Amino acid sequence: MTTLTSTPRADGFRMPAEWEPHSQTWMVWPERPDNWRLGGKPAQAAFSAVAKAIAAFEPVTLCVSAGQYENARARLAQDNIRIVEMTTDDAWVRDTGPTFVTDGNGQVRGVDWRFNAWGGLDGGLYANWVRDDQVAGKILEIERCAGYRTEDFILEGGSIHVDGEGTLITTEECLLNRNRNPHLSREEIEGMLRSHLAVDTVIWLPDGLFNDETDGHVDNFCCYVRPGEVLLAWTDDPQNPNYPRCQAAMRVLENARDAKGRQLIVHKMPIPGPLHATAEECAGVDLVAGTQERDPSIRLAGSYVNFLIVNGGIVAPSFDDPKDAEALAILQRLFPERRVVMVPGREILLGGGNIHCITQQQPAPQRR
Ligand code: KQY
Repeated sequence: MTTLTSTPRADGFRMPAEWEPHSQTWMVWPERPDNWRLGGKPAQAAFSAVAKAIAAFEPVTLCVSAGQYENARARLAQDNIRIVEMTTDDAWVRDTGPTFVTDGNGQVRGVDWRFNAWGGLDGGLYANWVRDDQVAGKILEIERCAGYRTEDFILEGGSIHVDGEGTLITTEECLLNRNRNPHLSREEIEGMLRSHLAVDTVIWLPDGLFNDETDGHVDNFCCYVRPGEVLLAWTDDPQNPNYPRCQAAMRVLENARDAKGRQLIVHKMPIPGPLHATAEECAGVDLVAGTQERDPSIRLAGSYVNFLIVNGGIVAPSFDDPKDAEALAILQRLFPERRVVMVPGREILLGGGNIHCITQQQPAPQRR
């Protein structure tokens, strides 16, 4: 990868919104037995269903270890899905992949954020993340895209959402966590987001969803649906541990002005569940010191907000939950010009995230 020493903004690049046209979506094959139960077999089936759903709308590239190459190739034997061999630590390409940026002259580049497995040795989710920290650079090299490496700044793609018009939403719980960039102030962190994504306004929600093991990634809690309109995971039940989080986020969003001076329209998305892993599901995960504890008593951070926007469609998780139908109807109402497809998300949730977390869109080159 050609590593540039300037910044995307200085070079005329910005992060496009997810609804802008894509050239493809990236995924990584799950197999880590201390994160995915039964050696990753149920998760591989779930990821395959997601890859096929996306491939109905746009090309998919799936990165897979040498040991799983043949299996993945055979399970995803279709034209629109490219399989490339890659060594990784796990399968969360939203966080380990590059954040792509575009200019108006047909160029696509990537930001290669430093990655520390969601907190390093201070609450992170595994003890060795060297391979995952290399994923963004490998993807950019495959695509012959130049990159900007932020050696002194840790960020995961799931911790930000942008509207493509100068505004970014994130959470204090994650970006101000002492296990990410304790050497930087809030203003300095905003400075990195401004210079690398070309945003002007940062909206800080206090927290993400309860028990989100990423320290509250915004992509599991609140997302843009179009400029000036966001979708927030929501509960009206004061007994739900998410209640104070939703209330606090709503207060911030209602009082915010975006980079264009707009007041936001906030749509509500019900939270499924309560969802818990079964004892059998937990027993299927290898026990390794330093990785995330799995226990049926732990409430899972399931969310319908964790969906991916693709060319002409939405690929969203379902949970075999009574609220699935309402979630589908809300998404179809908010995206009338796209076809909303739901794919079972429980196996991905058991690993700690969902469809947005396991995908990374690559924007199409843009000419203005
Ligand atoms: O949700 C994500 N963006 C990543 C979750 C990592 C979970 C590892 N157990």
